Amino acid sequence: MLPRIVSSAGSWKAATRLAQLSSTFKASPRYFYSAMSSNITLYTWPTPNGVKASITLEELGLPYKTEGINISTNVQKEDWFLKINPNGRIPAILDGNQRVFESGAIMLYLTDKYDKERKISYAPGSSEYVEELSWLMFQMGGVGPMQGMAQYFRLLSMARR
Ligand SMILES: N[C@@H](CCC(=O)N[C@@H](CS)C(=O)NCC(=O)O)C(=O)O
Repeated sequence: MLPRIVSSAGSWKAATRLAQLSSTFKASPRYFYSAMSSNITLYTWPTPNGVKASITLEELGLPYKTEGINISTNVQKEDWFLKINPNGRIPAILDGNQRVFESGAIMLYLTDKYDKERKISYAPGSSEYVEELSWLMFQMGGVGPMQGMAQYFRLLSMARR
C-alpha cells in the first residue's frame, strides 16, 4: 500500500507562506505567525527539504511560527542555530523544548504526535506504517540526496567555475 497523498490545499498554503518568506526575509529576518498560538517554531527557507516540513504542518492544521533561515547568508551555520540542528541545515523545528532536525524526522515526529485522526499518516505499529517508513527512508536516503547532487552539479558548480 502506498503512503497517503497530501491534499493540494496544504501544499498551497505552505507555498504561499514560503513565498512570503523568500521575498521578505532577504532584508531582515522576521517571524510569521499562523492564526493561533503554539509552541512550534519552524526554522526554514523555501527549498525542497524546507517545504516538506511546511506541508506537513499545514496538512495537520497545526498552529506554528516560522523563522526564516537565509541559507544564502549562512545563518544555518550560526552558533545559536547549531544548537537546534547540529548539522547546520534547514528545516528544523522546536516544539517547546523539543528540537527535531532532518525533514523526514520532522514529518514522522509531527504525524506520530499530532495526526491522531490519521489524515496523512498511518498508526505507528501498523503494517501500513512500516510501508510509510520504507518510502520515507527511500526518499531521504536516495531520491533526496541524488536530486540535491544533480542540482548542485547542474547549476551551482558550473556557476562557481
Ligand atoms: N537530509 C536533510 C537535508 C537538509 C538540507 O540539505 N537542507 C539544505 C536546504 S534543502 C540546507 O540547509 N542547505 C544549506 C547548507 O547545506 O548549508 C533533511 O532532509 O533535512
